[in-house]
Amino acid sequence: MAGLPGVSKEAIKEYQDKGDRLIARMNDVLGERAKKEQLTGVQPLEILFDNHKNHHKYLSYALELETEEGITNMVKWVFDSYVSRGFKKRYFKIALNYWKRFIEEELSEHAAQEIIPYYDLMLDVVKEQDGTVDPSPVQLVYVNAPPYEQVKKKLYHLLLDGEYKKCTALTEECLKSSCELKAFYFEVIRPVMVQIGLDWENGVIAFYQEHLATSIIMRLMTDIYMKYHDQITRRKGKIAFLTPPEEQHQLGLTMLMDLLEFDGWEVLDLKQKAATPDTIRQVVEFKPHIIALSVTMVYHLPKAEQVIQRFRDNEATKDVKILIGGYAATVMGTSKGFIDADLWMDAQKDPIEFINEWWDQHEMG
Ligand code: B12
Repeated sequence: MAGLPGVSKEAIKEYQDKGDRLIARMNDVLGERAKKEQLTGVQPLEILFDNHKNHHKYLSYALELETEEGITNMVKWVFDSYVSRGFKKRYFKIALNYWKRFIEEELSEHAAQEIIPYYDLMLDVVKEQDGTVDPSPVQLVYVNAPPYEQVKKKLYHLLLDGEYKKCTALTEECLKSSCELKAFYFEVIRPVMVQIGLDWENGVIAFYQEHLATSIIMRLMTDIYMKYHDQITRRKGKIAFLTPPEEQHQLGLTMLMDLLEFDGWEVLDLKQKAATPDTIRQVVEFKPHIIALSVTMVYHLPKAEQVIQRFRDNEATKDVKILIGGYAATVMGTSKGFIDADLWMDAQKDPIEFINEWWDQHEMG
């Protein structure tokens, strides 16, 4: 932790153990106030209760592993995302102050003293956000960024309109003319999906549109894979890919697995399969050079840690390199060095190049 002192394991355990009590008190008080002061805008109270649960789940993890930057990013995201859905800005200040008060009342003095500075940090972030203007509607920052502006813009609108056939035609046209498959995935699909995520976060598009876009992209990628898969030649190493069991984000990982296969890697797809004895056996039989984990949600990192531990504890896999990547591990820039991985995906790098560089070094001994 850069500026703030670390929090002891005992204090975190107390915070976790008292979670139900803290959440119940938050729901009681904030539930009443929200009704009187319309703190949730048009949103039902369940969203507020969910937020209290998620807040506690995230902090239980973040107090141990997150950087201040990670916590700051997360608070900004929660603030923007809830305010754009109608939550009153002042809810966050009120809620954090109540968290502080209940922590002081429910936890030992020692534990509370260690944890409260993190709540002060979050309050500072919220106060700063309070002065900002409301999230603006559609800012196509990523979509407009070069290169491939026109294609990205077209794809963005076709996806939101659910135009699967037109998306296919656009993809074919693009791949035939100017664009390589990797560039199409990383420089067209990825920024468009990130934009769709931002627009959803800012309340500009509906949840169903994000779902629709994802399902079209997954189908597009399956079509592309089926079209080219007989050209695959295996000349590099083997990678087993896993996600924590509850991780639903699979699009980036699928993109990566397909591109690696086209690039000569042999890939074992074990996404969303927990590291059960069956999964471990499959990995052992596969004899991978790398076991890779993809984690998007920060609060799935502890599960990722458990998965890693299972492989570290197994005689047959204990020396296999563990690689971690995905939004939580890279974009949020958090937890590096805390989780016991050998390789961390660098956010600035192309993941295929990153993995190939490792392979080249491995081959050179
Ligand atoms: C599509 C999507 C979904 C879909 C996923 C469907 C699917 N089958 O994949 C659904 C609807 C299920 C979903 C659900 C949720 N989502 Co969502 N989702 C997205 C969205 C819009 C796109 C994700 C994506 O495909 N990105 C494009 C790919 C190409 O990028 P990528 O995943 O980062 O992968 C690249 C690299 O990271 C790397 N990589 C990935 N894995 C690995 C692994 C290794 C080893 C390596 C080396 C590299 C690597 O390679 C890829 C190519 O470069 C993002 C927005 C965003 N910024 O990404 C939000 C986003 C990730 N989701 C978000 C949220 C909040 C949620 C939900 C909590 C929403 C909710 N309230 O229900 C749930 C959580 C579900 C869960 N338990 O996992 C937030 C996360 C915010 C945060 N601060 O953590 C985001 C950022 C949206 C936002 N801006 O608010 N989501």
